Amino acid sequence: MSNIVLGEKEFFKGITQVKYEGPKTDNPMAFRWYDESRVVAGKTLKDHLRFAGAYWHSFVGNGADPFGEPTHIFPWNAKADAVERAKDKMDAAFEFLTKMNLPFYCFHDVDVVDYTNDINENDRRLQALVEYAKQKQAASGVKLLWGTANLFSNRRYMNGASTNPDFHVLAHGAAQVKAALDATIALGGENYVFWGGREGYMTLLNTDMKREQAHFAKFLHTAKDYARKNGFKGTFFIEPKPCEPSKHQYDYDAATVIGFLREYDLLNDFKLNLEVNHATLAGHTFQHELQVATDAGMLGSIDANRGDYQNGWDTDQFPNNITEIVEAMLVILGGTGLQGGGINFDAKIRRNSTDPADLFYAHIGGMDIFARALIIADSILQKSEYKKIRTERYASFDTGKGKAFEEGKLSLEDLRQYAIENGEPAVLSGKQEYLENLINNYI
Ligand code: XLS
Ligand code: NI
Ligand code: NI
Repeated sequence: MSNIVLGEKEFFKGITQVKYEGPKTDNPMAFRWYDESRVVAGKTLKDHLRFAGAYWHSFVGNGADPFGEPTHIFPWNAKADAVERAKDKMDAAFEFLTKMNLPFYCFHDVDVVDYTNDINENDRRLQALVEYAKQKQAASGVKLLWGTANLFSNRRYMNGASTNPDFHVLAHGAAQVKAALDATIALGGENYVFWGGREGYMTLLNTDMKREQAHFAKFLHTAKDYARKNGFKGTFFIEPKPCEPSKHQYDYDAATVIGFLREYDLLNDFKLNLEVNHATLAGHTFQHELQVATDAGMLGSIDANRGDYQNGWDTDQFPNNITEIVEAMLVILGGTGLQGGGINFDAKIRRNSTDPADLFYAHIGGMDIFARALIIADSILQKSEYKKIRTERYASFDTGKGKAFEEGKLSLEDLRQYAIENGEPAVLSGKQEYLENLINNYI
C-alpha cells in the first residue's frame, strides 16, 4: 500500500486511504474485491491489473460539454502562475492516487501544465513539472504507466498533426512529442502512447490518404528512433479509435492498426492500447479487439471505461458491466496478458457528479469490477468446461485428414474426395446459451 502523499494542503478532505474490506462491507469507500496482495493465477492482483489514474479526466476535465459550462470547480486551479497552478494540480493528483492506492498514472503533456504557443516556454514548464513529479513519485512509489502528447486540442491540429497536409504543423507536433518523450523517459515511464484523434480526415474530397498515412508512419519511426537513442526501453502503444473527433481515423481498430504497423515495419516497437468504448464505436465488442491483438501478439495495455448503448460517442463512463469485463478477462488471462501495460481508467465522472467523493466511488467501482472479473475468469479457466468445450469444437482438425489439412498436405481434390467418402456432416451445436449460462454461473 502506498503512503498518502499530500502537498501544501489537502484537497480531498475527510477521505482517507481506501482499503480492502471484502464483499460483505457496507463501507462505500472500501474495496470489496481489489485485495492487492491476493494471488490469482500465480500473480498478485496488483501485478496483474496495474491500475492507473488518468490525469486528463480526473484533474483537468471540468464537466463542460458542448452545451454547457464547467460543473467541476477544482480548488487546485486557483493560482495565476501556470507552473504553480500545475504543482497544485499535481499535489491533488498524487493525493488522490495514493489515497486510492493506484500504483500508476498516465498523462498528456498539456494535462500536466498549461501550454502556450511558444515551444521553448512549454518545454521549460514541462521540465519544471517533471522535476516536481520525480519527487512525488519517489515519495509515494506511484509510477508512470505511460506519457503522451496531446496533438488534437490546439487549433493548429484541426487538419491533423503528423497527417496534416501542412508540413509546418507536423513539425510543431514533433516538437511536442519530443518534449513528451523526454518527460516520459525522465520519469521512468514504462510506455508511450500515440492516440491520433485528428490523424484521419473529415472528407476524402481534400485528402490524399496514402500520403498522409506514409507521413504518419515516418513520424512514428522518427519519434521511436529519437526515444531509443535517448534510452527509452519501454513499448510504444497505438490506441485505435475509428472516429471522433475526425470522421474517419486511420487507427480505426486493432486489425487496421496491426496491418499498418506491419506495412511500415513498426511491429517490433509498437503494441496496442485498447479502449472499451473505442471498440464499441468501431462496431466490435471489447473482447473482439482484445482477441485480435492477443492473436497477433500485440496486446499491450487497456484504457478501461464503457460506452452507452443508446449513445454513439465516446461517453467514457466508468466500467460497471461485470459480464463484459469477465469476457474481457477470459481473453486476457487465457492469452498473453497485457504486455508491458496495465489498466488505465480513461473514464470520467458525469457532469453532474460534483462531490469530491464521486471520483473515489468511480475508481473503487472500476477497480473492484476488474479484480472481481479476474478472479471469476480464473475460476472459469481453471474449474469449468469452458476451455474443454472450445478445444473440442475443433477436434476434427487434431487428427487424420483435418490435421493433414492444417499442415498443408491436402489438395482441393483431396478435400473433395473426403467430402464424398464421408457423406453429409452431422449438425453440431455451437452451445452458445450453454456457455453464456456457464459464465453467469461463475458470476
Ligand atoms: C480519446 C482517447 C485519449 C487517449 C490518450 O478518446 O481515449 O484519451 O487515451 O490520448
Ligand atoms: Ni484512451
Ligand atoms: Ni477514448
